Amino acid sequence: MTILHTSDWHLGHILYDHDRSDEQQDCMRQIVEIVDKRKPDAVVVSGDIFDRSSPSQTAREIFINTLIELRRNNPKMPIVVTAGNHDGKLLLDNDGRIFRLGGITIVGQVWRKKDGDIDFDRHIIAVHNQQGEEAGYIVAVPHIYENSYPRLSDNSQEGNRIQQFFQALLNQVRIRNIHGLPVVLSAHLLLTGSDIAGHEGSEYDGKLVVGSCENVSQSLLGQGYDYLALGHIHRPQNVSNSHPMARYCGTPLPLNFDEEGEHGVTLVSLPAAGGLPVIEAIPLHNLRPLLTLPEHPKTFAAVVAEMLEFDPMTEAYIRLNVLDDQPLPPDYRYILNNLFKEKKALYCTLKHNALKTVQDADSDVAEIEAFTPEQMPTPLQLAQAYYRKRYGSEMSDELVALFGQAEAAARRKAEEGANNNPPQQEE
Ligand SMILES: [Mn+2]
Repeated sequence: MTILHTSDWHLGHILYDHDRSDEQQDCMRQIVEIVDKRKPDAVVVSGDIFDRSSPSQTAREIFINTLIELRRNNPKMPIVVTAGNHDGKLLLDNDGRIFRLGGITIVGQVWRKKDGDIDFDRHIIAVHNQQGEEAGYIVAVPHIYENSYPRLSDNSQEGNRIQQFFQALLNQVRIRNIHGLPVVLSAHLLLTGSDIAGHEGSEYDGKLVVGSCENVSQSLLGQGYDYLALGHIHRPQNVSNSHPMARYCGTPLPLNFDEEGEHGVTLVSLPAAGGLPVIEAIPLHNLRPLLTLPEHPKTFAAVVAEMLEFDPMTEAYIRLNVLDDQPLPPDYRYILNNLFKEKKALYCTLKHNALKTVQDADSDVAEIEAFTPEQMPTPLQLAQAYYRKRYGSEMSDELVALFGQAEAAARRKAEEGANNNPPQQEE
């Protein structure tokens, strides 16, 4: 069985106020082309179809057109789409009711039968090869918050609900899969051991969290599958130490400047009798790459001078790599607007680089801690310490004078306020 594994389309994503519909459309066109050319037995989309739960009309149109194009050229190929944490689950389920008629499976949330039991059958999709023979199974699991995993029955209050859910689902596959054909499990979650470079991770309750998804250990996902088709992390990767093989195919289009490296889709070939999947990462061409320029940070003036030479016809999103040697000129926005006016490249943001090293930063902490309660720093002393830390030099006389004026004005205002608002009488 061969599948095309893709995820994290984030249709409708806007980058620093720049609409990306043309890039997203072009990206979908490339995916349709790859499917037409490589003829996989199925397409699996592992969540985050849209960037937000109520996507724009344009984003929905791109999604629906993509499904139609995929179906038009491959009338029998299963297409399996599951919701990610960004998707509106009800919206996907509603679209899915119509697409189901065309053999396209869209799973927004866990399906239940009329009697309330989980409808496992609808999460299991049999795949046939070009010759019409049964080739394997896809198990479609949408994103589910850790505390929202369904209880299987009244007896299952004990133990881990995630584990029980996945194993019950895979047990159903085992009952059907009498020939031991390969099984692909599609899920949208943060797997323990994944490389989250490009994402902002945080910690909650001692666990790593990325974009509201908590770390899940592969041991909780049960047994009975040969390839774990993951969505959520945007950097393509085989998750280290995973067994069976777990892979994030990554986003086709980077969503921020830190999502560096190649992006694309993954073609997965699974041997007939289980065993190690063969992976082929297929890169996609990006109409408008995300560039951080210059490669090494320079002063604002040097960056502007360098960007004047940037080819006006090159399409790109630009983040300027600036060395914070001094505050930006007050009219820096005006300077940047003019700089990009005649260029096809689009300005997005500045990347600030502090002059000081981490080692130096420690001495700043020592400097602030040296103040005792009896010797509280004046506002000016604090400002000077901050400035030294940020820019690695002393405030100029002009800045010190300006700071003095601002401080005096603030004090005047505070005093006026105190006079106008006599303290409330205590009851
Ligand atoms: Mn995502």
